[in-house]
Amino acid sequence: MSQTPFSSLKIESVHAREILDSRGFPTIEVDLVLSGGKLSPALGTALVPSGASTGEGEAIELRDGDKKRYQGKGVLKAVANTNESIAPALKGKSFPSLEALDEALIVLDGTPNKGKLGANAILGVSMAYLRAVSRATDTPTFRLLAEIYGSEGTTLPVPMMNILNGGKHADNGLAIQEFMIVPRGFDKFSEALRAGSEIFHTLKKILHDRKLSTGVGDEGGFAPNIPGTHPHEEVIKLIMQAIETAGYTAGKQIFLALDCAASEYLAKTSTKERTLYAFEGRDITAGEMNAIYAGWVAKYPIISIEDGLAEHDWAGWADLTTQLGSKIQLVGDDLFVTNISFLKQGIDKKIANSILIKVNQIGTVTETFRAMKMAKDAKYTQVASHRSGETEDTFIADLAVGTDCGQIKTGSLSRTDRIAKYNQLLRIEEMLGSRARYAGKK
Ligand code: 2PG
Ligand code: MG
Repeated sequence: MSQTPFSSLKIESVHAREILDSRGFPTIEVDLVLSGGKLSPALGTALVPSGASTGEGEAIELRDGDKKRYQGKGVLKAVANTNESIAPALKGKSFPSLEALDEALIVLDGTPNKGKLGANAILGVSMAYLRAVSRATDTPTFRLLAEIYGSEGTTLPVPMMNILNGGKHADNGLAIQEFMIVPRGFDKFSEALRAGSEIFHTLKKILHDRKLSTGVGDEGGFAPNIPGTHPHEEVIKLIMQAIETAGYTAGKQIFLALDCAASEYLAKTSTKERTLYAFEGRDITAGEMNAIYAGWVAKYPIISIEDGLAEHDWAGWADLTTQLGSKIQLVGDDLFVTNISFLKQGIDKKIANSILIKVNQIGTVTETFRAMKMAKDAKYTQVASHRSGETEDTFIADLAVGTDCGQIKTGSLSRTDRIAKYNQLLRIEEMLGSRARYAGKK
């Protein structure tokens, strides 16, 4: 039962504005002011992220489409929907819970995919409300989330750090989108983070010495063009070398994870009846793709593969889950889009064993919680995740701790849009003191 006196807090104002994200494209920021709390008035602000490799089932991110502004990517419609529809509907109102506020937003939109007001507008209000409640009641956001979700809120998540970028997040021809290191043999989150940073900088030196580019992609990981006929395995080898050179033991302290985002490398020859993947110069079947993954898993300490196959290739996914599901984590991102109806089908069909959690895929904090709860009940693991287009907002750090979900994916060890989340986790670790528990403890 919630301790927070939501009902006594009154919404004074809601205001949205157009700002820029980490790629320099517009996104929405929402300010929400509450009165009646310990601190009054209390301002909560939230900034909304945006993906590049998006799943088809995601809630609608409303963009203006006016080619004269920001190449059509402006969000003035979503801003106007917030200021002219949502704000007047909420002003002067109190809600007994976050769920009640989110339900009011869902009803106001009235579409199944938040296509009228825009999931970007709705999510901005949902998160800003939560932040304002946190301020008004002088409760840290992760604690408030823990109270609402019904969790302890003391688990620092294992970070999955994307130190080499490909796919839609880079321009280097790699099909696979994310090559991540996963520090799982450490006592504390801060020590795990330090290992990640040291490996990242060691990798930079290795790339430099090999005359490969050390420029970074959208998520702050390196994005070099890798020569050779099997560039993906070459990347894995480079990362293995960086781990060892930095003084860590791969397979004991540091593990590997991939986000293939395979919907993005479907072959042109792919048909509805026969899904084919364009991989390393050949068009191959899901079976062949799975054999490549299985080969890597046997050879390298890969413990997690996300979106190894395309979102519509459920037959391929079933085969992948049969082959590797008992050995490693298989994460559904585009496959499940943080949506309980897709997740339910996956659970029923025994597809994947983990879900990526992205608040903007579904559009409210309450619906995000529903997906997390369903996953937990089905013993699917969960990974709280950023988007490739991010901001300085650190909400997902609080979400990961508040729900004790155990894992976070928030990019590389460079660029403030990624580091902001790691820094927030450091603050939370300090705040929790001896109560903090690292999910990747050795
Ligand atoms: C993903 C994400 C985040 P995007 O595919 O998991 O890494 O990318 O936000 O572009 O969908
Ligand atoms: Mg993904």
